[in-house]
Amino acid sequence: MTPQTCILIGAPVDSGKRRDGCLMGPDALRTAGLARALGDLGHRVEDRGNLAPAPHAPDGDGPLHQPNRTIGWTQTLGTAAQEALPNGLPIFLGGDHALSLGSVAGAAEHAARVGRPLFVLWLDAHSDYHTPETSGSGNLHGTPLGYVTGRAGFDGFPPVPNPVPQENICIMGLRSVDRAEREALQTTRIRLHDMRDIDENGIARPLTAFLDAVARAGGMLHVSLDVDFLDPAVAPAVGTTVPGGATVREGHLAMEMICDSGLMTSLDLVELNPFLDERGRTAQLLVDLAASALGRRVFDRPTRAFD
Ligand code: 6HN
Ligand code: MN
Ligand code: MN
Ligand code: MN
Repeated sequence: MTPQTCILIGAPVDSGKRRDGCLMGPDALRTAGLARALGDLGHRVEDRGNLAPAPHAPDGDGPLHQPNRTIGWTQTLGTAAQEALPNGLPIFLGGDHALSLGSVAGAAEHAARVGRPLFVLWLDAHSDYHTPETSGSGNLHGTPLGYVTGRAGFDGFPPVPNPVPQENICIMGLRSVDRAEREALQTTRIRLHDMRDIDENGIARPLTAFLDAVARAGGMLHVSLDVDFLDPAVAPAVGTTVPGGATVREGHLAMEMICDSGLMTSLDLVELNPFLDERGRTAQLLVDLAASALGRRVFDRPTRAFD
């Protein structure tokens, strides 16, 4: 693939849920060799270090976990996305999935500025479509798709002047959807692919359909990869494991197809909790998946059967 400028943005967000540890994610991804892997593929890699949340009011003990800190992170990351996108391909090193309130909202602002539609591919066991009002857990990492699509209920959060249209979003890997999310999602135009769908059709067919839609629209593509998209047997370092997830090869195939499409303009690597990892294997898998999304191949040409 043509060399890119990959801009690594450390986002040690840990405010999106109660179990701590994702704040170590960016450094675990660095330790697993992310910059080297991308550099070896011919890309220029700029590491912007770890960011911090914008100044925010202290958080109390309400039903929502750390809303003010999450608001601070949303401001910081929205700005960071808008600053990085004109200069390269930002890769947000999470941090929990609450970071995507900022990364996706910022990407949407940038896309509107350059006059292109933004599309979002959400690889996750969960649909993350709650609002602060519907969330049963009070954990805001369950809300980024609700926020960026412009759902009501995000009082105090930065406004979303350019919500991502529902039909521009595709969620793959679903196997844990709360009742309130399910009821809200059924009436949306979001493309929903649960694991049963992937079992029956493979990941290539629905992904091709989505990537074709992005290409037809001349869209930008933000990919948000939650560790729990993958099966916990191969990716244990996440607080919200759900059995029956994507295999290593399904993950790589998705990334390889994204690479071949040439459409990806920003990427989140989220929910890695190194405290729960086994000898760094989940961090290493995420690095390898990012490398596949950015051009790593066994061969540079299609391998053929016998002529
Ligand atoms: N994630 N739906 C659950 C909740 O607490 O709202 C789980 C959210 C998981 C969040 O996947 O990033
Ligand atoms: Mn926390
Ligand atoms: Mn998620
Ligand atoms: Mn998840």
